[in-house]
Amino acid sequence: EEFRERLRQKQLSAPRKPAATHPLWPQIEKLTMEQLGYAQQGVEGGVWQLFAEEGEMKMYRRELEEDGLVVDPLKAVHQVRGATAHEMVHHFWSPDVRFEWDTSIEQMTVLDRISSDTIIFLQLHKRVWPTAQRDALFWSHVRKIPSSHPANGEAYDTWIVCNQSTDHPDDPKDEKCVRVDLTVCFVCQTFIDPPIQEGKEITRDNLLTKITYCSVVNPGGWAPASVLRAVYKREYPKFLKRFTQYVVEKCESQPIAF
Ligand code: 6CM
Repeated sequence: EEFRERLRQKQLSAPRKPAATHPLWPQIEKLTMEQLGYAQQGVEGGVWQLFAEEGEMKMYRRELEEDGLVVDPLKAVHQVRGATAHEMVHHFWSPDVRFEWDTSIEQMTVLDRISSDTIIFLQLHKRVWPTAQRDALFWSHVRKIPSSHPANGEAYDTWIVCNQSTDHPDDPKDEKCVRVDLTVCFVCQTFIDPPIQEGKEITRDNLLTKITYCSVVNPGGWAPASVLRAVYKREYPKFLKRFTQYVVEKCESQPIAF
């Protein structure tokens, strides 16, 4: 309780520094651009193995182990109508709505607000039997990538959220928990499809958003490979389906936010 109160006071009094002056900034900048390039690479070439498919949603993984731990990189692509890329990433990034869609978490704390587009989160995840409970401490950065030629079939806009494990002096370090190491990116692009006829106004029926989600999670300590792979196979499709439906339904009755 005391810890939470101290944190709350700190958050209220902390000046919002521009992110570019923060010591983490060079790393955030580099990883965000790297992840954008990685997300935009295709899944052809035989290294990616399709493990789940439903409608437009396709999920691929690469089986990979490090020091006996499953770290399978995951790449998912999806397309949804009725919401913009900005609306999608906003809901993915914002701490205010996280519990409305991420069913893998038990607790979430904002440890630090580095700037208006970068937050440091501490999350306690639900325990997966028979392994120790996991937590994650990571920075989360959201950014818009401007389009150069939206008229030539290029996306109207591109947005990215990038999450990566980090350290923080306010880390309360729960010894009962095993810390995971994660790198996650969520990339969305809005397309105006079908195109609007001259003089007509754009509606939600004209919005098509293409989504790519990539993650690499190192479980940080003992966890049986078969259990982990079974949980991922069930939970990742559930997450992406639920999340995108949630955003579309939530935005339905609201003005379009580009
Ligand atoms: O990317 C997702 N969520 C973001 C916001 O929470 C963030 C979180 C990444 C956590 C990565 C997984 C940690 C592994 C913890 C154990 C798995 C628990 C599942 C138990 C369910 C009963 O990037 C969506 C993450 C979706 C995970 C399936």
